[in-house]
Order: sequence, then structure tokens, then C-alpha cells
Amino acid sequence: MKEINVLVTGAAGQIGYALLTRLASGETFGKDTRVNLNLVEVPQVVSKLEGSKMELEDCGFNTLGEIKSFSDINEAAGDIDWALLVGSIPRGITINGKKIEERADLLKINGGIFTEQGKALGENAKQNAKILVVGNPANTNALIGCTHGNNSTQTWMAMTALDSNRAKAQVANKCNVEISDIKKMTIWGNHSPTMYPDLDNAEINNESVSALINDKDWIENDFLQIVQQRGKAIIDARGASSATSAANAAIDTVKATLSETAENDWFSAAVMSDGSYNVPEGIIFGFPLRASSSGEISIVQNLPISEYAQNKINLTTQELLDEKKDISDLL
Ligand code: NAX
Repeated sequence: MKEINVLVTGAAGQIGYALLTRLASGETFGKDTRVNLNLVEVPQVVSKLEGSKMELEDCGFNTLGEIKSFSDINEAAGDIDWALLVGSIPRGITINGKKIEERADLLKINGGIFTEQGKALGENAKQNAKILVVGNPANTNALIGCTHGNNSTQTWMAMTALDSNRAKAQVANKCNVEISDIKKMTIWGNHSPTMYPDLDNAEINNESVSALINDKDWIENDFLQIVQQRGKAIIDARGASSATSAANAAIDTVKATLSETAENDWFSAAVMSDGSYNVPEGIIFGFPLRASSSGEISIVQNLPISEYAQNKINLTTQELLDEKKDISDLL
């Protein structure tokens, strides 16, 4: 059997719980690949990982390799092929008697975590490691991690696949088609309510989804609002944030990079901007992406962008530039 080493931070959290079985079952990396898991948690919680380990063993997956628990990212990062950085400090938590509500405070606290994680992965993970940041604020956390990783052969991404899947679900409902009929969904920008899900360039049977729907009001109001606010709607209904769907999106992102992207499709994730589509370099931005057979990721070029879409892209760009300014001392 082949072997792959996967690191998951926040492994005892709710997304971590939903994620681990799907990483280990053979579904993600294939039935011929044994998955070694390095699970990382804060020291107060790390003992809970013993329970996750027992459950994984009890699943009886042939593909489950060695499971190790860590509270030190430097020890955990050795020889890692894939890192899923899920752990972060949520808005609303009280630290040293202060409730963390402001975006700037949240960015700074998480920035500290991602500085350390970036350094550890840059120095100790494999040279071709891929790193997916799920923990919010995901794009800016990834920017901090990537900067401190300082390793040009590793690939950092922030997750927008959940937004892409949410957009596809709404379109499938509206157009009465299967999810798999919907191709080329792009989430431009930040994983936040300013993200822009692009239906002009998404396709069903090679036809533009926005042309097919032909209902500007639904696209610009109902659809956009539902997708951008879906995370909040789930918190309101469930009393907890998205977990199964977030774990599923992380798995989708990993799988999307493991083989060459189909000619008639692409996938969504945020990567370091190289100036494509006039997005300033040096921010982690949601783009349409393709993977090559050797696992290299590139930004799909030359898509038409309407004036309406450009305005939305400008808004989400500005938000990421503002976030970058808030953490400039950490870069
Ligand atoms: P939980 O609070 O259930 O779990 C987070 C876990 O991370 C906790 O067990 C905590 O101890 C751990 N943790 C905190 N700091 C850590 C560190 N420095 N090293 C290792 N572990 C650490 O949250 P959960 O619902 O699992 O969500 C995790 C993150 O995903 C949150 O930041 C959340 O906002 C974010 N999300 C991102 C999404 C995306 O699409 N990018 C969607 C879902 C989710 O909201």
C-alpha cells in the first residue's frame, strides 16, 4: 500500500470529528493508500483525541494507518503531505476576561496561531505539501501561514468549497438538475459574506447558468443572499456552525487536487493571488482553479467578468486588503 501523512488541527472540534473518518476510510486518498493521521489540539483538549483514535480504530478501515496526537505543531508537522488547518479561535470567545468580538482582535489572535503553524509546516512538512486552511478568518489565516511557511514548493489554500457547494445546491434546486450537472462554479474572493459566487461562468450542459436561469432579480438578490448568509442561517437553525458540510467541502478540496481536473470543469479555493484578474498580488483570494495530473494548481484565465461581477469582486478584494492591513505587523 502507498502511504500518506495527514495533519489535522482542531481535530477534536466538530468539523474535525466529521472529517477524520472520511480521511481514513479510503474515500479520499483511495483504497490503495494507508492514511497516517497526526491530530493536533490545544493542550487542554488533546486528551480527547484518545476517544477519536478509539473510534477510528473501531471503524475497521483497512486504510487507517498510525494515529498520533500532538499539542505541539512543530512535532506534528514532520513529513506531512497534507495539512488541514481547522483549529482556530472563534468570534465571541472570552480570553483573559475580554470577549473577542472585533474582527481586528480575532485576526490578531488567530494570526499568532497561524504564524507558528506556518513556520512549523514550512520547515518540517514535505516540500510538495498542500495546506488547506478551514479555520476562520480562513483567507487571512492562510496568508499569515503561507508568509511564515516561506516555502515556495508548498501550496497554501483557504477553503471556499463549502460556498461553492452551497451555490451549486441552490442552482440545482432552481434549475431542477442534478448537482453533478453543474460545472465551473467559482467563488471569487474572501470566505465571508462578501464572497462572490459567479453564475455567468458556471455551466449546465455547456450553457451559462445565469443565461439559463434568466432571472436577474433571483440571481442578484435571492441567490446571492442565500449563499452569502448560509453559514449564519445554519447557526440560527442548529445552534452550532456548519460541521458535516464543512468537513465534506474540505474532503472535496483535497480530492479536487489529487487528479487532473476534467476539461469541462474547475474547482473553487482561495490561493495566493499572482495578479490574475487584476486582483492585487499578496492576498489569498478565491479563484477558479485547475489541478494538473502532477498535482500543480493553476488559476483559470481569461474568464469574462461583467461590470456587476467586477463591482462585487472589488468589494471582496477591499475586505481582504483591509484584513491584511489589520495584521500587517504579523507579516
Ligand atoms: P470547534 O470549536 O468545534 O473546534 C475547533 C477546535 O480547534 C477546538 O477543538 C479547539 O480546541 C481547536 N483549536 C483551537 N486553537 C487551536 C490550535 N492553535 N491548534 C490546534 N487546535 C486548535 O469549531 P469547528 O466548528 O470545528 O470550526 C472550526 C473552524 O472552521 C472555525 O474557525 C470556523 O469558523 C471555521 N469554519 C470554516 C468554514 C469554511 O468554509 N472555511 C466553514 C465552517 C466553519 O465555520
